Amino acid sequence: MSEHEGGLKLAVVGHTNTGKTSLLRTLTRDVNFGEVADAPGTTKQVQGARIMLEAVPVVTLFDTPGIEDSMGLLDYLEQLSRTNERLDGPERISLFLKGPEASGRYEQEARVLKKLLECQAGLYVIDVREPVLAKHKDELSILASCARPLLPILNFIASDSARLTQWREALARAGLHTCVEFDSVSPPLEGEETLYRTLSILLPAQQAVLTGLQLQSLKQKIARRAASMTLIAELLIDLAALRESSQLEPEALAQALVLQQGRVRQREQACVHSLLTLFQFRSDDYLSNPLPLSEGRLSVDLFNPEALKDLSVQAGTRIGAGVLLGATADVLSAGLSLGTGMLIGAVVGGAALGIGRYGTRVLNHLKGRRELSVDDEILQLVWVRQVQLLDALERRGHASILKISVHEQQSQKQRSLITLLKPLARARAHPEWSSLGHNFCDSLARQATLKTLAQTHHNEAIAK
Ligand SMILES: Nc1nc2c(ncn2[C@@H]2O[C@H](COP(=O)(O)OP(=O)(O)OP(=O)(O)O)[C@@H](O)[C@H]2O)c(=O)[nH]1
Ligand SMILES: [Mg+2]
Repeated sequence: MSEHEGGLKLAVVGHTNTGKTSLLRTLTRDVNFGEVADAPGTTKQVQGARIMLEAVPVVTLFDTPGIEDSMGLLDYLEQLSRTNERLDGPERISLFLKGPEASGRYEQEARVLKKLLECQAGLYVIDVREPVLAKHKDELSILASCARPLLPILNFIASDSARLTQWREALARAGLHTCVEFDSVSPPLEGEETLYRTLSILLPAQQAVLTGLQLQSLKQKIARRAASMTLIAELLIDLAALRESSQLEPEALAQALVLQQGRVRQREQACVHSLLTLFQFRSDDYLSNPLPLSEGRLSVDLFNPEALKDLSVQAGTRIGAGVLLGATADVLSAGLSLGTGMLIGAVVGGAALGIGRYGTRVLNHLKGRRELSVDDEILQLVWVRQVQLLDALERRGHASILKISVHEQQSQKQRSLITLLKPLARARAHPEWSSLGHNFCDSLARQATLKTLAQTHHNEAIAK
């Protein structure tokens, strides 16, 4: 990237290993930016990254190497001042940059100071788990000599050993009264907006751009959530509507179950992948447990009440909804054998009316076939897993190098029971709504249910 581009230039500076490169990764949502490691001296060269506002690059952030020997450098700068009297801070730094030590003993530090002087402001990244030591105070004094506005970023605030008060006091003593609390691995939910808002106080001339970035960050967050909810709703409809026919023989049934389980797992993984992509994380960032599908978890679902209700509506006048619903109640309470008997009349009537897919389904059953569908518990489990993954993604910084892992919680499972079942029951009655099936049809009714479901999830997630 050219160093002479327009727009706001910010140098990301600080002691070594405080999370400067990590902050850049998180702010640019780029997991591949620079090199991150839990060791000092990881970044050796200055490297820039652009931040776009509606596709226009408006800010360039410059990652810099960590300051390592601030105490030695401050002594050296003071020595320079003694031999060159009446130098102000930036003049003293410029003199140092022209001197031999800038490419010798303090080469690393010189890169940082040169970049800060070229920028309009600096983000001073602090590891707040560290006690405030003399080296930090000297570092602050050197950075202050550059006479650029500095915004301290109190990084690692999610850590138990954060020393926020101590750092705030030390910064105030150095004349830095405004700072931002952050964590590049688990950023606060509104961390980015707060950062831009606070920066606009330090840089009033850049207020329009910084307010624009603040709003953009908020809008993108809302848009990501809505898109995620639609992805999850699509997954659930695909699974709820999935209906496959199998022969009754135990071997054929077992084989069909295994096949269906595989497709359910694959479909869930596809949703996980889409969510990770939407949030700009890598596929291998997620440590998923395969869905605990096992024998018996995928149930025969021919007599789902909603499907039967639909059948009664379609069969309508000839059979009589009341009669059929009565039969349904019997089927559900007494089991398949009784149900089969009770349904024969309905099927005959329905077949005479040409009731389409339901007639075929019921006839299939009578001909000795079974229809397999994904049971409610699995659907709830899938929902809990996806919503928890979404939560984790919203709270994850792009600097995180740990895998995301999600564990289902019973309380959420129970809550989801109430809100999920109604729209999904509707999907169960429409095998053509599943993109996993053979006759996929994205009808208006499917889209309406998808919208309801995505909205239900949205409200559910907000209520959490
Ligand atoms: N928990 C947590 N870890 C962080 C945070 N920021 C950085 N890290 C970790 O701290 C270590 C150092 O991060 P870097 O981003 O490489 O730090 P740096 O300041 O660029 O380091 P140098 O380039 O060596 O000066 C890495 O292991 C990061 O994963 C944070 O806010 N929270
Ligand atoms: Mg670095």
